[in-house]
Amino acid sequence: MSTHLTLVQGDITQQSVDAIVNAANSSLLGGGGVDGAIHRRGGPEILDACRDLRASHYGKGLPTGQAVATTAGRLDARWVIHTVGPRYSADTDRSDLLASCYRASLRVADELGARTVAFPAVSAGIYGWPMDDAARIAVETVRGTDTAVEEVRFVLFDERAYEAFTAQLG
Ligand code: AR6
Repeated sequence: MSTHLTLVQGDITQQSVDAIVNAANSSLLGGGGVDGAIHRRGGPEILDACRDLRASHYGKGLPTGQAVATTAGRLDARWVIHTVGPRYSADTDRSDLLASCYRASLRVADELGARTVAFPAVSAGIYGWPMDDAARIAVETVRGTDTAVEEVRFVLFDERAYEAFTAQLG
């Protein structure tokens, strides 16, 4: 069955979906941007679960390009899937790592049985990835991934990001 790709301009923490993807960092202990917003609105249960994951599996941190799930706390979702995007580099092509974030998150979603998954524009904020390229990689990768997820909803914070994703969905 094919996955339906949808776009929303808004705040990902307000979405009602099975899983919300977080653009985290490898510490899994929170940060700014969408990560900060998810922990703020989702409450301390998410951080507790992240600490447990660090203790049990990721003492050295979650590697870039990988994904792992926790409770979604008070968010209107069952799970948060934390993925670590690469920092943008003008010298080194890290596109494969960014694509890996989407593939790994969808793999985790499939393992959980999630049918609706919301993604932010991973790496396109604090990590500096140019929005048009981030949107291209996101859309191409999701389209090219075999998954049972029925809806992938890209939730773009501002108009610029929304337009970049709209252009890719064409
Ligand atoms: N809903 C949807 N999108 C959002 C929201 C929100 N509530 N808030 C921000 N964005 P960023 P990164 C957009 O910086 O580039 C954190 O400190 C934002 O406008 O959140 O992957 C982590 O802990 C941008 O388009 O993530 C890491 O250290 C997109 O989400 C680092 O930032 C991603 O921006 C990760 O940086």
